[in-house]
Amino acid sequence: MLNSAKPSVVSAEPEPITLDWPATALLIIDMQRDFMEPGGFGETLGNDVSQLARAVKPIGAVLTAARDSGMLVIHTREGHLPDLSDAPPAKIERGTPSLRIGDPGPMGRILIRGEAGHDIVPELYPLDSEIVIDKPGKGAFYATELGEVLEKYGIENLLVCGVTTEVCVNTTVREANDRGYRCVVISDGCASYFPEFHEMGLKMIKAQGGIFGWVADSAAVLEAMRVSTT
Ligand code: C5J
Repeated sequence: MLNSAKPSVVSAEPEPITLDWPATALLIIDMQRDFMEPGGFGETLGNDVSQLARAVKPIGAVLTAARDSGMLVIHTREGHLPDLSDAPPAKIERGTPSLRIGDPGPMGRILIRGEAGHDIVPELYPLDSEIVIDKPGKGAFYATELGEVLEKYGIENLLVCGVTTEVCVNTTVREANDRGYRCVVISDGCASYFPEFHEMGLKMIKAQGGIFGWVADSAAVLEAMRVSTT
């Protein structure tokens, strides 16, 4: 369990990082049907949603280990109030999607809280004991209670995964970095509709001595968690 877990080293880039596990949370970004499944927001923008499926298994493995260890688990969901009062017109109006935010689609209204498409995929569904942060923007700190939650639990380090690498994962990591959190981004636990953006999104985080944070694969994170309890 976490309170008996010793600090251990995650083999990461640009350099290994020692994590104090009781001060570490798992932050899973936007693993929602609206991004992951046909008929949701991601597909309305013209994306091939099958590109994101590869992140589910690695996230599931880290999620299981986090649950077993008693780690704080936080899930985020991007979406808007039914009256769209928290959705800036600039976000709704942009581009030429097949359906806009708020329009009725096969999984309910696109990117609206409470609709089927807004929910998290069954494989990674939050337990009642886990925290779910609803966010109107790309970053998980903007207009949410995430900062207060992390402070309340004494969190200093974040294991970050989810979709998409270059949009909500990167925005959240940048916000977290400015707030002083050490972010370890789980490379195979992130995905993008554009494989090249995934690669570049990870490179941007770990370049320049880890300008925004660290990058490690799920195997390295799991091994460090295992070592910390043996
Ligand atoms: C996007 C996200 N891509 N969760 N949202 O619009 O990355």
